[in-house]
Amino acid sequence: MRRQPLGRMVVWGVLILSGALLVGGVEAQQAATTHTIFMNAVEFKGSTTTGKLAPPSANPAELSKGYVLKAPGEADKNAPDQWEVASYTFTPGFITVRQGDTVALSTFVVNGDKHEVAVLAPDGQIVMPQATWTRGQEYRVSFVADKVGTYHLSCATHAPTMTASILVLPR
Ligand SMILES: [Cu+2]
Repeated sequence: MRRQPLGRMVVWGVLILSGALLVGGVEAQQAATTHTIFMNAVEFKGSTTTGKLAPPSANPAELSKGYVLKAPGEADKNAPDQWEVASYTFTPGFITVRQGDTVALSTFVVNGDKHEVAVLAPDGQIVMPQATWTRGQEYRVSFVADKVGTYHLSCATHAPTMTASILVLPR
């Protein structure tokens, strides 16, 4: 008999606490914000010699225009056994935001004389039409990520691997 009121108090206590946590959780949902992200257009390079490792049997450039192979003899005339590979990329190459957030990208071109860059929404809609980005300059693109899915900032010259993906999660 005496334990029943206590039991009810516990039940009510749990319900009230749960409600408070739920309300708190809803209030904790962040308002749309602006993400300022500094990126670089870079070229990773690797080199070795035929004495250490045989060059790849297939040309990496057949996998992506962003991959480069300088075969033995092409890399360095004075070192005919040397061969090199390179890969153009954006770094960071993956960004996550919430729907409604503003993505403000500042990209500095370090490697590659020029890149043909465009930004597309998840549905393929053009966010930024293709433009030529040249070495030594910084380019700014700002847009509201209003669609859930993945936006792509990509270079047509070095496709498909020279791409930065911006994943937009539902708010
Ligand atoms: Cu490029």
